Amino acid sequence: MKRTHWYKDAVVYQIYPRSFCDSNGDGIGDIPGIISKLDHLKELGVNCVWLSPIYKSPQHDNGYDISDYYDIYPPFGTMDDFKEMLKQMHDRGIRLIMDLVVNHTSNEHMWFKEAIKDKSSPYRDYYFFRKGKKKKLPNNWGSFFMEKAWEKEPNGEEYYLHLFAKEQPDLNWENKKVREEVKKLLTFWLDLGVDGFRCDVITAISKTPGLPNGKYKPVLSGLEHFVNGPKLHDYLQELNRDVFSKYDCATVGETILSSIDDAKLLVGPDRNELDMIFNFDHTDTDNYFGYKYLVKKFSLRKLKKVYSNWQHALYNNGWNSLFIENHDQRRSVGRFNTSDTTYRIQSAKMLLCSYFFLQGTPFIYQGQEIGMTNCDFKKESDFVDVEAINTFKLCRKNKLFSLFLKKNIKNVSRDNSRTPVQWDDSIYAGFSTVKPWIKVNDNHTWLNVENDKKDPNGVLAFFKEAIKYRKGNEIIKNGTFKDLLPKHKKLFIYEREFENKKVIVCCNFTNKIVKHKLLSNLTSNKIVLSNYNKHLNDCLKPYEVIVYEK
Ligand code: ISL
Ligand code: CA
Repeated sequence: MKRTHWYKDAVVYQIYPRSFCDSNGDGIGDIPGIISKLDHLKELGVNCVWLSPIYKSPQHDNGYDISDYYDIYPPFGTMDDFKEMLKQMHDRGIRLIMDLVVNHTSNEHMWFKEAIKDKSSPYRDYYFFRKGKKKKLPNNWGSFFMEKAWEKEPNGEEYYLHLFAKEQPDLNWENKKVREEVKKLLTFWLDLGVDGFRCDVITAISKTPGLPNGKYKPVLSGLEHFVNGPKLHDYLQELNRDVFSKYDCATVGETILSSIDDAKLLVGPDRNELDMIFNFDHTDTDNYFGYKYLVKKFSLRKLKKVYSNWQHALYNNGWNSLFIENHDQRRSVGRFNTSDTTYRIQSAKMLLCSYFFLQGTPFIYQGQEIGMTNCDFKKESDFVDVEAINTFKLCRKNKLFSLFLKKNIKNVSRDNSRTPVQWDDSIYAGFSTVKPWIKVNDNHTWLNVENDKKDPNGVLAFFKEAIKYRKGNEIIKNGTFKDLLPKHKKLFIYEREFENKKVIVCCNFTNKIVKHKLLSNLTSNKIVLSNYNKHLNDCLKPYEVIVYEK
């Protein structure tokens, strides 16, 4: 199969189905709800959707705990609904990337149920079961959700490994049968016509044999043994050889803690592994140790350095993916020194341009196109995410953790990006006719798609323009990258160049007017996009962005 690398021309929109649109009034988003909003996506101009998991699941982690890879979570709809959605997407020229969650399954997956029912079951070796050591756990690894990574099996003596919630037992990829199962399910969905996969925590699938203790860390010991493990590249090459290479599909790996050198191995053109990866270096610029609850003051210089390093490193050596929000991150307006109040609209537009015109495939997260904000959660019971709940628990147990973490939960919790998409000003934001599974942001009365649509200077109109401008633009697809002011603390001005033509993106990351002589040299160029109608000569206004063509 000739692979066309269509993803290099894609603008991807991420749908988190639980929060997107509820068609049948049960408070939970669903597939018919998605179908009803496809024209919104078409008008926006995106040509690909990444759909977070819709498979059968007990929803301990909102679908990232799958109990049947071949069926749909009933509240989301049926297989027929899925096929209809796929058809309707394709009819509109929108491709579909599914979420592939195969580092772990749900504890309610048939494989896990068989494994705990019968120690001699072949499914036992689909997972990691180990004996404890002298009243201790099998090793000192921590889970990503603030717990230990081991849980005693129900009605048995051994522990099983779970790098996420205890309802998400890790799969043992050393077992060839597990890999065959993964290839089988990939083939199933590709044969149904899906266009690719976003591969959840794919860098964690290979563990150091023997599962040795890791270096002690207060929260996440053992990382060096379960991220970028020894067989990671073998496994990915196997998937590529046996499945991906046979379809004109695209893959994007969620690669927590991957360095640029790792990235070159994962997406290098001759490596035959993945097409793109999501790295988190940029979203980690405002925390300590890559741990998002340990919030740190944002540094624009650091963000620019990260972008610059990745842009240069993957130029002709692979392909970047570009994003600033997803279902695990808080909302971007109000983050990165921007404003979610007075300058919310300017901030949303400037933030888009700060990453959208880099080289790579850009992603937009649902609600970002109207500048949705973090939620006004008021009490602990407003939070529903397993990670937030575990963090509250940890804070209750440990005063020291509480001191550092508790104050950040409200702003940083993943629930912030999971509140219902605000379609209109009705009581449940046009998302549903009943009280949804998670709080609706009170600001939906004025911040919603319907309102934004009416405003020619709204966020939505700007996103449409930006997407239109990017489409087919060779400078943005193929051009080199240069940061024109790498040391500047307030301005991000980058240049893309291809065959003597340039696009220059000027962003002000502050709420003040910032003056710079470089700006006056640029004013003679054609403005293709900006979030203000009138400009100053040698200054950028608060959160102003101007995109020039030269
Ligand atoms: O959000 C995080 C913790 O604050 C990340 O560490 C996140 O858990 C990590 O990026 C892996 O995320 C993916 O796999 C998880 C799932 O909960 C996330 O929603 C998913 O994006 C387990 O499947
Ligand atoms: Ca529903």
